[in-house]
Amino acid sequence: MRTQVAIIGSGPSGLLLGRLLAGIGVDTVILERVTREHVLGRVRAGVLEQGTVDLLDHAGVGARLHAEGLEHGGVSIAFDGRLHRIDLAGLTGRHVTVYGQTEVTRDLIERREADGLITHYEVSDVALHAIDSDRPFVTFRNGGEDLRLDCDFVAGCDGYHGPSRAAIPATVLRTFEKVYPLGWLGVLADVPPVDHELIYSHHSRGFALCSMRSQARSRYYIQCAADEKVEDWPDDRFWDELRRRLPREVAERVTAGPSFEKSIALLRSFVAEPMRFGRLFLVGDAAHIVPPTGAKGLNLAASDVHYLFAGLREFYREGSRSGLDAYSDKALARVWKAVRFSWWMTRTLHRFDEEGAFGQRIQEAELDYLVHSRAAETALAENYVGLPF
Ligand code: FAS
Ligand code: PHB
Repeated sequence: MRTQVAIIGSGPSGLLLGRLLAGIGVDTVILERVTREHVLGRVRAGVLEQGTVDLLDHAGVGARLHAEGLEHGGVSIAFDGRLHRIDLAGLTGRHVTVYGQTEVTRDLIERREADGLITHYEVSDVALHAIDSDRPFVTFRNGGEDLRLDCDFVAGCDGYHGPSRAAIPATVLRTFEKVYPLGWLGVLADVPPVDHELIYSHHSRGFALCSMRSQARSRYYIQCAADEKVEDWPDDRFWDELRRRLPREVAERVTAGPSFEKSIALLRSFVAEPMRFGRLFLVGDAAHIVPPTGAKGLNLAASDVHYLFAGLREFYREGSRSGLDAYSDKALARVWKAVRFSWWMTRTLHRFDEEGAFGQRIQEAELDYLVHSRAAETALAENYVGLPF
């Protein structure tokens, strides 16, 4: 079989790229390791930058997002028993939209199916071949058959654990990594959110985040040790610990209820360079991972797709390779700024015992400066709403 762009992975990166390419008549086939239901069962990001929303609109999948998403013009930082609102809209003229990644993925999958485009689910043994030639191809197993997909390009949208990054020779690939000694224990519960906007809380007991999916569904996180187990956190213990990490005025407003999703995500910063080798382009988590503190993971996937789509459109319309040749440098320039911001939010808001009393004082000084300086608030705001593509 043959296609123009072989996409490995049916997450937000692969689906959004496939949808944008379909809009200009470029054919794609998506190869996905798990089932459609498994993809749609993932609970991950919740905050979309304006650039991501604009890209989803351009892809023609923004209707439900605008109907159900929640526009937020501010975000709050809690510390020392107080709440400080950062006026995102007032400082930057932009806002963010709260709309779960699960819903973004559903919108994209349903549009791909409506367009009659091919996704092979439950594939295995995906392998990339001849990616440093003009005739790359991908082999894989599906339905008990060994299959081959010839293509012009391969988009490695297969996340952190996929095969694409490993297809780049070790003599070419450089990786950068920082593993944080902590995780996020997250719950979803059908209870009203504690506030109309998000609250990031710095506390001596550890970090907490109050988020949401709608006016009736809350998403909460608390910092936990990297070796914690979900089964050690029954709902009552979670709600009690969450309240302890919030200012009293906020804790008193928390509505508890049975969680229907509970999971622990470990925090790391990771970047692979370059994001292109021959006819292979790495996109999203296949190339970079950020701690969720800055709400950047999904949004970086969107900006990668924006750059790669522009390069592929130029190639197929004008025969020019300049956009493709510039892809890695352009994407990485934005990736590293988001990695820095996510590292800064993580380092400033979480409890790091190994940093000792000095580290604690530095965090307190950072937060005190933040809420007394318009320049510091503006720096946080412009990174949070998303730097330009
Ligand atoms: P994805 O990982 O979403 O998708 C990759 C796809 O490739 C998957 O469907 C996978 O099954 C498939 N695949 C893998 N190997 C394959 C193979 N061999 N063959 C075929 N297919 C293969 N970001 C935030 O902004 N906020 C958050 O709160 C947040 N929480 C997160 C929690 C967790 C547990 C994780 C893992 C990530 C979280 N993220 C968060 C980041 C997340 O949202 C990613 O940035 C986003 O999913 C990136 O999308 P993709 O690049 O498409 O990668
Ligand atoms: C979420 O709602 O899942 C969420 C929001 C903001 C973050 C991370 C996760 O920084």
